[in-house]
Amino acid sequence: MLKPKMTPTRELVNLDGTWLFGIDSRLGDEPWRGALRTPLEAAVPASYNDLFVDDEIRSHVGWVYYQRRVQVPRGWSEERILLRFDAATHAARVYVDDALVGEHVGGYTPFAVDITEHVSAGTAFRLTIGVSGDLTNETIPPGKIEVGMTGKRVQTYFHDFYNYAGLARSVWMCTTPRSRIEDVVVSTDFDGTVGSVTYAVDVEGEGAVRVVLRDEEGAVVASSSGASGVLTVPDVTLWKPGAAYLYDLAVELHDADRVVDAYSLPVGVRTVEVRGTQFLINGEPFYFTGFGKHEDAPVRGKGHDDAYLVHDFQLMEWIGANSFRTSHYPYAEEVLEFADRHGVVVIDETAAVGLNMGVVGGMSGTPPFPTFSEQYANAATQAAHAQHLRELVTRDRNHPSVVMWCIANEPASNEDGAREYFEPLVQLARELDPTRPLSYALVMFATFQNDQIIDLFDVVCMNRYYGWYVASGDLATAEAYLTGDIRGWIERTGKPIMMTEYGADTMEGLHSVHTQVWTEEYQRDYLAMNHRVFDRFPEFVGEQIWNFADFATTNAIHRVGGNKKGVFTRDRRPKSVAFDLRARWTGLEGRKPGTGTTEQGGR
Ligand code: GCB
Repeated sequence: MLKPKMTPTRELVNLDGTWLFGIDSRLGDEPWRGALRTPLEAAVPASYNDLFVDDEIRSHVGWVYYQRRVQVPRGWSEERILLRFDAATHAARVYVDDALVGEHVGGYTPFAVDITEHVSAGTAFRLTIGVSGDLTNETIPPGKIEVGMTGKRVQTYFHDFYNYAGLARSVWMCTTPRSRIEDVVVSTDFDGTVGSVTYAVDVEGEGAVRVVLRDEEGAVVASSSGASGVLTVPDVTLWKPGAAYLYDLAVELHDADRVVDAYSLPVGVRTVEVRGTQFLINGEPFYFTGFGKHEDAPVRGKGHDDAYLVHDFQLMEWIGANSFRTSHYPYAEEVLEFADRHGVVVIDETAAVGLNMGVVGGMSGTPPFPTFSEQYANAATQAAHAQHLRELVTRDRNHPSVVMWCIANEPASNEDGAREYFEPLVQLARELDPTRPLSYALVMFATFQNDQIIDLFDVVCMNRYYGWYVASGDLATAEAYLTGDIRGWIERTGKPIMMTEYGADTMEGLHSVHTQVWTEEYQRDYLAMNHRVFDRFPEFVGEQIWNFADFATTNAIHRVGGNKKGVFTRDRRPKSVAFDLRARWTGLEGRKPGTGTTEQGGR
């Protein structure tokens, strides 16, 4: 689905602001059938949980309702009119006045609802959206809802970040012409100095397609007609990590000489390839430095915020990070657009986090019952996962910054049933996008001896906490474990290996002259040990620390005010280790530490 934007043939009204808000238990039956009877207003975009001083709202299980009035511009009588929700976490029902006009499941991908038949140009309507943050074993991510001792429904889930819910991204009302450009898919390549952009335009209705590719100065470099084709770009300027370059692909739908629809998108010409143990961008070995992140901030929860967007990217640049993983769900499209414009490399992850009953077993990793079973990750879960993957890839496949898909975080890939569960998803991902490598982030219980699915994937992405959850406070033992673990994966797979999570909880301001967990010194020593080990393996292609910043978690007793593995605090102040990382990472330009200079990053 194309992101709505203003074009010569399309219009857009932003519906962000404060909306009437209430939780279902306080609103009565069918609350959309009139004005919501509530004193509360919620900010959009924002998760609703932390906005109010009210625990019942914060931990509400069930539906909440947002409502506002919307005026349809009077010039829209001939247009197709849509509502577009950039995200409703995790399920949504959309009502125009009394009518249910659309539904969606999946909390981090956008959806649109055609309301042309329900509204009239020049009039106003009541827009109500029900949003549910509930997680069950048939949602992605999965969770469990039980009726507790008090008779209340209690939500549990198998990931540590707080289950923020609501309208965390923008809401739009927009138009498209009736005959229209429905979708555009591009892929790119180059040979020497000549680039190529392969495009395919999906058209709904009548019209002939024309495309024009312009460079950053606005000069036409290629053009073509027809719904699909290949554009040749002489003297191509490649999109490179640290040196973004974006062409503009203007797509027009014509009826004779009349432009029926127009849409344009940025295109970065670059290639991605896994060859042997190398991860290549534009044919050059690339070394990932950076973080697993979260969309997380005080008050707004997972609400998208351009100020945090800009500041987080500034901090990443300052520290020398060239990449991040969208752990553990697709991020706002604005984040990927920003990464495209600033040459930051992204591993794009689905929200499939917690497909692992082993984590319930604690450090033993023994599942109380099999993960891949009727009881938990069953055919319905897999279908939800497939739908989620489809929506992620179709949303993000045109972003040059996205170099790899991560189809799950820490699934029980060591358990029976993992192969049957993942094989069709891998096949689907490869059909949706044959150009990008695939990965999943490996849980520590999945070892090079017992993992059952790594051969289906291209890159070994390890999440490992030696020196934290294992061998806590004992970095010598941790170093031995880590070394053996990496060596085992190298010997088993012959694939590129990277660390997608390693980290130590650190209380800012806590210091000690002794080796003590939670101190700022321990975080520094812990990371230094990891880096020493990584640098010994030529097959190692990257390091993404857990986590960029401290983030909110559930009320777990082993978390003090959230997960503190951030290199920055939740309000983005650096812990001591940030300066070590800056010394290690700046100037690398995508090369492995200690391996000299490179052209990667130059234009
Ligand atoms: C993990 C998870 C991540 C957690 C992290 C931790 O393995 O992938 O979501 O936050 O460990 O800090 O425990």
